[in-house]
Amino acid sequence: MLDYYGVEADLSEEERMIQESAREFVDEKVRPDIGEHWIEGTFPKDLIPEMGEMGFYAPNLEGYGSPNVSEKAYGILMQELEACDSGLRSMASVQGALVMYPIHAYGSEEQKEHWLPKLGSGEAVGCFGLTEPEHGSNPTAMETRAEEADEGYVLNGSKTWITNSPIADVAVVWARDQTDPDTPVRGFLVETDRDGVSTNKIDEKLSLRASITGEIGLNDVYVPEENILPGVEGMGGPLGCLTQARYGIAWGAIGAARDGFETARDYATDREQFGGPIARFQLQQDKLAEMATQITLAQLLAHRLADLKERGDMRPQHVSMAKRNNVRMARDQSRIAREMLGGNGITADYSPMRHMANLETVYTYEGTHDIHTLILGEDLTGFAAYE
Ligand code: TGC
Ligand code: FAD
Repeated sequence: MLDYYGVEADLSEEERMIQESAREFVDEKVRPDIGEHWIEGTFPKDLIPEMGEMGFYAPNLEGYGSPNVSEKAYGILMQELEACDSGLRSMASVQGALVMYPIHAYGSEEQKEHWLPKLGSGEAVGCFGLTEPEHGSNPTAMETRAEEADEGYVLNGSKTWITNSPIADVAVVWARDQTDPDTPVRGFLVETDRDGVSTNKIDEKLSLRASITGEIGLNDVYVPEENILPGVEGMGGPLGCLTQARYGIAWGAIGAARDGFETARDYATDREQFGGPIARFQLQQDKLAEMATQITLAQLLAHRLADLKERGDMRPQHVSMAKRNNVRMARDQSRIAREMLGGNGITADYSPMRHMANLETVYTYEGTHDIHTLILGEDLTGFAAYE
């Protein structure tokens, strides 16, 4: 696998083991059928508990059955999952960074004890409801209401584009009391079998097809007081979760690009035209050289980001730079890989076009490329240019 600058030589034994076991799992259990799942628009649901057994959900958290691996090990895991398919990495990202993380960081002791072991093992599936039909890039303007009633809250509103909502047991829903604009956004754990919850599936996606996406409808849904996440108020709550998930994406996207590169290099070595392998042509070598360079740059960024996270110096803006760069890189390079496969490149028999289509979603979710540009612009100039 491409590691041109030998960054993996510095991995610890634990990090190397996690990389090897994730690669093995993906090669044996997922890769053989992923093209078919992608075409059918299904996720291999039987793997959800197996992924839990493998420790794929938030292994970087401490306690509650989690092994507390290094941030680099977590990143490497995301990379190996996305080298197979962005939908597989999304499953782990949402469950770990967007559902287990907020419970771990902001939840009560009871919530942690109840949910973390179940989510970590894959016995339960979670989803994260922030985006609304009218508020995507600007979730601060959310309309979902949470009004106090009978020692609890009544929730009304709708969330959309929610990964795994149709198969989730619990949703982390962000809402506020809309009667008072000064009331902060709060996080609620909403069991999806509560009266008034609906989770329609969104069909006909042309990207991230091996991942289930849906809505969350909330129609007078009562949740008791103990379902509120007590440890956070305001947009720092959901945005703090996004920092964790964006970190995983910055790593994951490299996996998709690397897989495209390896596929294109193998293909170019085997495929013969004009009496020999196409890899001997300078035009093809230029493509491979550029891909390898861009992937290597992204790897360096991700490894440094992990070091910053490990020692507590990582700022959300560092994550924005890595998510923005690495996803754009993967989106661009998977297209070049596709091109090198000629006609075969447009089929699901090979991974590059599947990655290329998936990466349109990855470029859009967890903050679009444009939004990360503006986050960096604000950090660099002091002027916020969102409005
Ligand atoms: P702003 O006024 O800047 O900040 C509000 C409060 O939040 C804090 N904060 C952060 N904390 C942690 N991490 C971050 N990344 C943070 N960004 C901001 C900030 O310090 C402040 O705290 P406090 O205590 O002072 O109140 O916030 P804003 O409302 O102006 O934000 C602007 C903007 C555009 C950057 C933000 O809204 C944004 O990032 N928008 C993009 C929306 C987005 O990324 N949505 C993703 C939805 S989830 C998803 O896509 C899952 S895909 C899952 C999968 O399948 O993998
Ligand atoms: P919009 O915000 O309407 O943006 C449209 C275009 O306008 C974009 O190009 C954007 O960059 C641009 N734009 C917006 N504001 C500005 C600005 N200020 N300056 C310049 N350009 C701007 N959300 C969840 O909460 N949970 C999930 O699990 C989840 N999973 C997802 C899974 C999939 C498959 C997809 C596609 C999305 C998912 N999302 C999820 C939603 C995702 O986070 C949003 O799609 C994303 O934040 C963008 O919001 P939007 O689609 O409403 O686009």
